Amino acid sequence: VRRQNIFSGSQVHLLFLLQSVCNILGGNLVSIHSALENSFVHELILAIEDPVDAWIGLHDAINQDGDFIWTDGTLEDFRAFNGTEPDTSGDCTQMNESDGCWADLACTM
Ligand SMILES: [Ca+2]
Ligand SMILES: [Ca+2]
Repeated sequence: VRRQNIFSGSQVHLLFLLQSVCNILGGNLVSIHSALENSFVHELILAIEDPVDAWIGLHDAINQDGDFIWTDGTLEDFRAFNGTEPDTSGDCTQMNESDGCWADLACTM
């Protein structure tokens, strides 16, 4: 008898993403690995009462400029920088609340 998974692959991925969202609340930054995930995180930003640009877990401090890593150690396999980014203006990455595109900028808070 073949056992059927309760969730399809993409749903499982969404569950992991939700877990990442919880990690945001817990202090860890989300990693994003597809356009779908990027849209989902953008929706979350838009869902809050007063949307602001959001830090994501992409970081440029290690190795050469433009060579980014995710702070959760997952594979850097997707990018959604806007057209002129990254321009090595900093080592941290924000998602723009208006269009969901990313920009690198200084990590100062
Ligand atoms: Ca780097
Ligand atoms: Ca920049």
